[in-house]
Amino acid sequence: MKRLILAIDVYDRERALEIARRTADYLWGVKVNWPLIICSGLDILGELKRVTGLPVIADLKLADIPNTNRLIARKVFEAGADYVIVHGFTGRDSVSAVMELGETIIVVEMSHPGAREFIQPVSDGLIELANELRPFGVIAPATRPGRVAYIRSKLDGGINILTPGVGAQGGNVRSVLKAGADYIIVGRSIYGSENPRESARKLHEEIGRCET
Ligand code: OMP
Repeated sequence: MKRLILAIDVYDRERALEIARRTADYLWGVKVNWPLIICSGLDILGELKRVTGLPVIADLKLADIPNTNRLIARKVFEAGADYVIVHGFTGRDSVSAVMELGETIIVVEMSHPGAREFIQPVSDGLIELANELRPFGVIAPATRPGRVAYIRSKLDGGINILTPGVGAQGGNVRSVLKAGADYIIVGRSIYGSENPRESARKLHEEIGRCET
């Protein structure tokens, strides 16, 4: 099964499309964040879908009032996003506004050190929110496999765990899969490498070895 998601955090449209095209064989999906959207426009979502044939995640980490979340998410889904990432801390009305429009992924904990300050202490509530609203998945930190295991133990079955933080942020594939991750999100270790296709292939094969 394919579990690798490419975080294509480059500015340049052509470079993004080229890397996505070259790595697509080893990916489950492609994730787009603000750097690429700001420089290439929203149309990049549909273009990535066309060149890869894969699901596209718009990682906007929406964190606004319901009406603003809705106004943004509508345009992003229309542009071709299959999933939109939304922060949970703004509350169930803000998250629901996005979920009414399409498939959603809720951030329940982040991968960087600063996540310990404010997000980690409230992640129990965010997990409960996910159990209540049943999104496609939640974001959890590959940098802290212990926290992924904890989130897995509290999260209802059928809700996927997507984990960024492998490679450049120090996390590794084996420990995060063992902790219960369903998908691995990787950016710099693929797009920043000399041979993105080869890097994606190695990660895909490592994931496969961990499953057997
Ligand atoms: P690399 O660190 O380059 O592999 O990229 C990780 C990607 O995952 C980036 O697009 C981040 O914005 C994203 N991300 C995190 O790194 N940490 C999080 O807690 C959440 C995300 C995310 O929502 O994807």
